[in-house]
Amino acid sequence: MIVVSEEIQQAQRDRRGIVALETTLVAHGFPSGEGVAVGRASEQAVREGGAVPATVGVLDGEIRVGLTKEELGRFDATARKLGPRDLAVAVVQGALGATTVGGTLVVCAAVGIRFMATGGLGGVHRGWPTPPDVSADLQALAQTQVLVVSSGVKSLLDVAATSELLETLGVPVLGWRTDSLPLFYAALGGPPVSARVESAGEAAQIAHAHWELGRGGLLLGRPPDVSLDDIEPLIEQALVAAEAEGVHGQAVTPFVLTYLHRESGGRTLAANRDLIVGNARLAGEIAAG
Ligand code: PSU
Ligand code: MN
Repeated sequence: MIVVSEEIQQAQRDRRGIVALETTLVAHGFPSGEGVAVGRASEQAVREGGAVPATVGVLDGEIRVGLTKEELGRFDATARKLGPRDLAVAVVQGALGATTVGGTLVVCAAVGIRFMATGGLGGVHRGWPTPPDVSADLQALAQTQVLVVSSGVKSLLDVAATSELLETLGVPVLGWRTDSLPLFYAALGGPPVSARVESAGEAAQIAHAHWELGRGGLLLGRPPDVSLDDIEPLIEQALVAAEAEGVHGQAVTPFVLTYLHRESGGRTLAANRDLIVGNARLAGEIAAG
């Protein structure tokens, strides 16, 4: 059911660093066509960091680890969004499925990949609505021995609540040369991290020590290189629009990202692309050791 590409199998035999990449941001995080370019650029950045990229998705009834250019090109907005609960269903039903961070982590555990990169982790949605909406990314991270590099938690969420929940789940929240958890588009203003790290080697050492203790995942927050500090009012508008249009559940994150990309005149889109690629490069450096 899980098909690992030749290149990744060889990398595993050679004990090379491997970085998993998700496909939800490819399919649902960017306008059609642009997501694939971001996915390709992320793969290239992992290689520049010295590791091998393993992009994960569900195609033709198989969970695929490592995609060709043509295969990656199939991940468009028609793909299902696959969290941990959705993988088995998509396989059996032969659906085209893009994996979230949580879905990708499940696959990492199955094939022994220890590093992953994304833009921003999912988390606790704002306002603790009824019913509450808490991304399955969090539990998957707590349970899986993977270091995830992201620009913190997507700031359309309740970042402070997410940070508290990560503490409850026992997930180390490391800051890449920063003392606070990056706010996705913005570098500063987030809650404190549980520890600051200064080098790729230090991050890798902490991850291995954490795993030796039998624990699960770690989050490494890398601030965006260019910080957008005026996006909060737009985020509030986007969330009001989502509510007004009855957007719920898995559709909220893609809706809000699309709204921001449009209303910011493409500024959040450029920022999102750049931070994803930067995170992939750093994950590559850490995985390469
Ligand atoms: N990071 C991005 N863009 C994205 C995501 C992450 O820069 O679209 C995706 C990831 O796949 C993450 C998902 O798992 O958003 C979270 O969705 P939800 O809040 O519905 O769990
Ligand atoms: Mn959700």
